[in-house]
Amino acid sequence: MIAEMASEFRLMGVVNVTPDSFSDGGAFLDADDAIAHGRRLAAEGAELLDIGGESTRPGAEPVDEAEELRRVLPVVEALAADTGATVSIDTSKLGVARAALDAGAEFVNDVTAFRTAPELAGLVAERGVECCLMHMLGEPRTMQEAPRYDDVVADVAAFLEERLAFAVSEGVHEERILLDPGIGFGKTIDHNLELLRRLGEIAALGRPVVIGTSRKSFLGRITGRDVTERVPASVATNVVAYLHGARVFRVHDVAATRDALLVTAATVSGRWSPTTTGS
Ligand code: HH2
Repeated sequence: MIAEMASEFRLMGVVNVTPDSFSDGGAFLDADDAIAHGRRLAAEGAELLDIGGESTRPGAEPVDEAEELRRVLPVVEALAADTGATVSIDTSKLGVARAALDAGAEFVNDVTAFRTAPELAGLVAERGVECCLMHMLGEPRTMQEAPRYDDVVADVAAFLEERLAFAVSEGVHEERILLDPGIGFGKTIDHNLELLRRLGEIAALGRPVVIGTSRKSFLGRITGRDVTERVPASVATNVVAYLHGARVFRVHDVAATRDALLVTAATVSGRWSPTTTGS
């Protein structure tokens, strides 16, 4: 199904302040490097900057709260102050989310959808910020060990519907909630492709869909490309996701994704406006 829709989309640039993220681990562990990277992504068109201090890749070491705070707080503070982008904190920890919101973040991206810390829902409600609730089967350490579903899309949709109801029951305004099928989180390659193909069934839940395929290993398996060479493959999945109703795109490569989605959106809607280059 090609979705009928308005052409708006938002790009969420990834800023990983970690030593071990799968695609950019260590590259932005230093706060100044992470801040410079975030500013670059905002300049390239990221309306959201997703700052994370703990990798969720399969087998990643857990990070304690003090260390996660040490990594992310200066970056949140700097990017919230001067980029004009909305800063998202990518965490499942209540204390990290609270400190990040105090430092200027206005979005909570919890890959456990408030299951690790159910109190996060109350915090999001109290602060009136946006949140993203993501599906994951199992936990990062073990999630890729033979994941199984009756029907991956129906199972993910049912999970997200239940988590949406939970968040609303805790006082979060429905308009502030985004949903994400969690590409690569307890999914085989076939599961990921089926979720992309049938993303309209997730969009039918009525909330904006966030999609995070950027540089992920299933793209490497299909193309034979190393992690830094997966930009075209990532862009292809984002175009497909857009056509099936996704509206927020969590990506490492903002400029390339922006161009592809601008042209896709213009083609679908028949509406476009010129972008001036400034020189
Ligand atoms: N993927 C990653 C992390 N956070 N959040 C949402 N909402 N959706 C995703 O698909 C998603 C996410 C994994 O990517 P990355 O941050 O690049 O890697 P790592 O977890 O190793 O830091």
